[in-house]
Amino acid sequence: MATRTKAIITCAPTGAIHTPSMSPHLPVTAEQIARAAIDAAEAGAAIVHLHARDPRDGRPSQDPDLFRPFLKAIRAESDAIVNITTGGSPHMTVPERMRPVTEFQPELASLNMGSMNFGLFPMLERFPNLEHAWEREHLENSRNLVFKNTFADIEGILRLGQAQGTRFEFECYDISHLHNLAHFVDRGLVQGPVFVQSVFGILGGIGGHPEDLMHMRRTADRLLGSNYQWSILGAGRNQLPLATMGAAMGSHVRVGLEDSLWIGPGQLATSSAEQVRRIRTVLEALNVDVATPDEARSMLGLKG
Ligand code: KMH
Ligand code: ZN
Repeated sequence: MATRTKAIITCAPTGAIHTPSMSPHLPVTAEQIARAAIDAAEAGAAIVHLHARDPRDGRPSQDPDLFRPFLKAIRAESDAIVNITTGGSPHMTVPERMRPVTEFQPELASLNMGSMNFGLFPMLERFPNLEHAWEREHLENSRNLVFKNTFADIEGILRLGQAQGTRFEFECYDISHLHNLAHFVDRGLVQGPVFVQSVFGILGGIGGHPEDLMHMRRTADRLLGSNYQWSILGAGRNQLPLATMGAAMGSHVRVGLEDSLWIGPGQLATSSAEQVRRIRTVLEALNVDVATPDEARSMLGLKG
């Protein structure tokens, strides 16, 4: 792992996993997404990782026209690094998922490093009364869902990134994804500094135990040496404990309602900014300084 001088906070305010009936605080309209991202940036997030939703029912959408207004508002009011998803929703095809990154050519985008099961159905127990039929299907259909990220898909996205100057947040949900990433480094299709977002606690990926985190870290160190910047994303209840553990070990951190709706046991976060402030308190207690957007750009080799 590269030595961390300051911690980069990424905030993912909406995503495509949670649905509007689960929390009244989940942003859905362009205005709400812009507000959530700007507030998160003001609270200390150097990077905002963005998805869009159809304002009619909150369904995830990769329509560039739905991204345009909030990208404009965020860029007008903040200097935060805009990171656009290429994951979209695991229910979408890869060409559909690529539309906003092709259109807006951001300095940073996510890139999911392997195909996997993506089990959202356990949330049916916690949220039995979802308002829209699509929300129920979104969870129910995940019993038979493959989140498709083949070698050809990944290579295509990498080549697009090279052509347009977009670098990547490499989403690694399991040990094999680190091996896939190392394969592309070996082939010269990925150059350092490599921004590894290790994702814990998605059903279909690695778990959320501290031993899982240690195993990811040891494997990333073995495969990538000092050529990578390490960040931690814990899903759901794993968010704060794993970000804290990673931060104490020299990682960057990611929070936001995309990854967890909660601020404490049974307590919904009222905003992503609240989660940013919480992890900031942890970083301060650990005497870790928080990176500005420009400091993060320099650490990650972004075009700015
Ligand atoms: N939803 C997260 C577990 C993406 O957008 O490409 C990972 C993510 C994927 O943010
Ligand atoms: Zn995402």
